[in-house]
Amino acid sequence: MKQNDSSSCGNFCTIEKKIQNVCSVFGLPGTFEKYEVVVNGNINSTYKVTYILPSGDFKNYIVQKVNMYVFKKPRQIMNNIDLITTHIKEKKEAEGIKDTRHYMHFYHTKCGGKRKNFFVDTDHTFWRVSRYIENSKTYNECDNLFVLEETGRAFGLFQNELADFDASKLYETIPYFHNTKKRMEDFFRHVKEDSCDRVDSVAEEIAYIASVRERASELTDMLTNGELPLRVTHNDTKINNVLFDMDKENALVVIDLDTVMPGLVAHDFGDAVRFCANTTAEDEKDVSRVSFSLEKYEAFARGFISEVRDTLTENEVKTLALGALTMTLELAERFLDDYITGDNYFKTNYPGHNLVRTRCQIALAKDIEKKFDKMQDIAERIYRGEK
Ligand code: GN1
Ligand code: MG
Repeated sequence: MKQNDSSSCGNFCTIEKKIQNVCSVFGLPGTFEKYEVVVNGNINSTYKVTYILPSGDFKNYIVQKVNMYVFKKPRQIMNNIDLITTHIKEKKEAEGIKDTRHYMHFYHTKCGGKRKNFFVDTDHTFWRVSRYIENSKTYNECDNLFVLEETGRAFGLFQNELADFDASKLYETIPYFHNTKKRMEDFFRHVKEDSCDRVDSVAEEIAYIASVRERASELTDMLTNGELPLRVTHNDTKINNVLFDMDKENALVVIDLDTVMPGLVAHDFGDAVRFCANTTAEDEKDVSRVSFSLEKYEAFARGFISEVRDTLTENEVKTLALGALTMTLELAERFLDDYITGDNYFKTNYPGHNLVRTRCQIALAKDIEKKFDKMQDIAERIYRGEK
């Protein structure tokens, strides 16, 4: 195998050959042993790759194929990731944290011209390689309140670590990502276009989105009016974007840094509870099982607010529950938008998967609306340090 940037493995290679080729460009020491698909996330394709070192020991890596339909400028993402991971690593080292599982590391290509933290294959596939965090696990659904509090702490800490990071250095990797107002405008344009002839079949869901359009735009309006501070946020705070210690249930590190951009604290808080306080998976088919658990919400909020209490403004605290509702409505709109435009954005496992996700998010949003005042009270009580 060639060991330089011009190494190639075109359309006709098996995925194993492609992965081996990528690993050789990154100069991973030893010999390739095996790869397995990691099922996590709706966007990128992720593989765990095992090498045998010259010493005979095994070493694992994460190899990822970046979804270029979603990320139009992946080089900008890798630039952001370089800056963010370096910033966090320096902080952890300054704090004397020795366990390298607490921060991410992306490898650089070994040969050829400028060393880069990505590789573009001859078929234009965009690849990257990062350290595999050993002895870790992820959760997709979780009833353990300690784990949920840890999740909150992990995302709160992540935001703290980037609080002194100059946001102007970051590219906006997906413009208007959580601008729900703009998303709604695009959605209703797509409804008019009806390019896949699916609009008639989802009239009820579209009517619901129309009925909540104003409510879903409130956070965007508050940001535009200067009522809320812009921070560096993660923007994709699903519980499965946190790695936990395999044995102790403690959160280790926040992963999936592709959407780290300037944003609102309510987006991070809201998207996290949208996902982890749902009593079902985000694509539950039986919507009668879907509800928003105040107990899970409170556990997450305790962890999150304990980390960001000193920086949160009172106005921001008041928007946390609204963040949960907004993000749930945004995802209902995004899944439905993908459904009516032909399922090009999110990975789907079966026809109609995006519609199932939409219905689940609508059911969740309706339950959040019922519990909204309680959610607001819980967040304010925790912020004030009351039991
Ligand atoms: C995507 O890749 P993943 O699964 O962590 C999406 C999020 C959605 C989420 C819904 C870049 O996240 O915004 O909330 O699916 N990421 C991107 O499950 O669009
Ligand atoms: Mg992810």
